[in-house]
Amino acid sequence: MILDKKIIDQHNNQLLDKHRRAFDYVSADIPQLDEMLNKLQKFQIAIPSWALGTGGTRFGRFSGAGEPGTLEQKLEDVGLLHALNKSSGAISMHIPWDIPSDAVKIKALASSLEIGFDAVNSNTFQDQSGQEHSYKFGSLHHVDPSVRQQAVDHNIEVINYGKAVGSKALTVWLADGSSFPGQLNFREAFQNTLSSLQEIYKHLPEDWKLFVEYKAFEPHFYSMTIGDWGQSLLLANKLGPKAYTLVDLGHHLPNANIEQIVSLLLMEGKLGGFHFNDSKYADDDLTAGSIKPYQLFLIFNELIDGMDVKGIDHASGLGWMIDASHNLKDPLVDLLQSVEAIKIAYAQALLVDRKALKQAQQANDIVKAQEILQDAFRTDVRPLVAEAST
Ligand SMILES: [Mn+2]
Repeated sequence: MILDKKIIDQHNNQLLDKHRRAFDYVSADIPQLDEMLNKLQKFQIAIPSWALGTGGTRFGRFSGAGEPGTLEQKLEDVGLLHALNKSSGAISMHIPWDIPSDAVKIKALASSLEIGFDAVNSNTFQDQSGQEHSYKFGSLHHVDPSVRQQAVDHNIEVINYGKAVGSKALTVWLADGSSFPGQLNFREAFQNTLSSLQEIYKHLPEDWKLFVEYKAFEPHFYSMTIGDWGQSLLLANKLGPKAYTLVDLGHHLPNANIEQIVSLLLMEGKLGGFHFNDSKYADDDLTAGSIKPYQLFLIFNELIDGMDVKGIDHASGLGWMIDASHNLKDPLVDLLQSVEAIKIAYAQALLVDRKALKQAQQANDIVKAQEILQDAFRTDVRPLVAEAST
C-alpha cells in the first residue's frame, strides 16, 4: 500500500503545535541536540519480509485484511512504513519465501520507495517441495554429508540472490539440535556445522558479513547446535573476520543478561547484528519494547558505550533488524510500534551522561550510577524521535 505524501503532511501539520511545545520542553536540557537528532535520523531498522503478513501460533492463524502476497507488495508495505517513520529504510529478505525473481525490477521498485536491502536469510528449518533430502534431523550439522551439502548449496544460492539486489550480509539461523539425550554427538554436530559454515564462508563476497544466529531452545528441547552466544562466537572466531554473532532478543533462556552479552561481543569485535522483538517467556516474538522496555534501554546503553569505544558508526556498523511475528495486531501498525520503541530506547541511551557514569563507577557510587541511567530512561524522548522522523 502506498499513501499520498500530502495526506501524511496534512496529518503531521495538525499535530505540529503540540509537537513543538513538547519538543522545546525536552530539548532545552539536551547538550549537542543537533548531533543527537542527526544520529536519530540516520538510525534505520530493517523490516523482515516475513513479518508483513499475519503470523500464527502452532494452534492457528487468523489472517487479516490487505496482507501482501508478493515481494513487490511487501516492498510497498515497507515503503509505507518508511514514508511514515523515516526509520525503516531497508528490507531483510527471506529465501525461499521471497525470491527476487526479477532482481532489476525489484531493485528499481525499492529505490523508488527509498528502501535498501539488508541481510538475506536462508531457510533450512523446513523442507521445500521437490527437495531431495529432508531437514528433519538438521541441516548444516547433519550426520549425512549429502544433507549438509544441500544446505550449503541453498545458502550459496541465497548469497547470490542477495548479491543481485545489493545485500551485504547473510544471516544463518539453524533449527539444528536434538530433543533427546543421546540423539547427537555434540562435538560432531558442532564440527559438521563448522565445516558447512566454512564452505558457505568461502562463497561470501569480500564486502559481506556472515551473521551466525543462536537460539537456546525450540524447535528442539534438549540441545541446540548453536544454542548460545558462546557457541556462536566460537564459530564466528573460527570462520574468520567476516563472521559475526547475531543476537536475537528472544533467543535466550529466561532472565539472561543480554546487555552484558552484547557488551562483551562488541568488546571482541564480534557483534554483527540484532533481531529486535520482546518476550515474557521465550521466543514470543512480540512487539519490541512492549514487555521489557527498561531492558531494551539497558541493551542500547551498552551498545552505544561499546560502539563509541571502538569508533563504530551507530547507523551502519551493525545490522539492525526486527524479527517479530504478528498474530493479533495489524503487522504494519505493530511494526511502527516496534520501530518507535527501538528508537525511543536508542534516544534514551544517547541521553546517558557517560562521563558522569564512568566517574560514579570508578567511585563505586551505585546510587549515582542508577540515578544516571534512570534519569535518561525516564525522560520522555518521543518528541525527539518524532522531530528526527521528518
Ligand atoms: Mn531471529
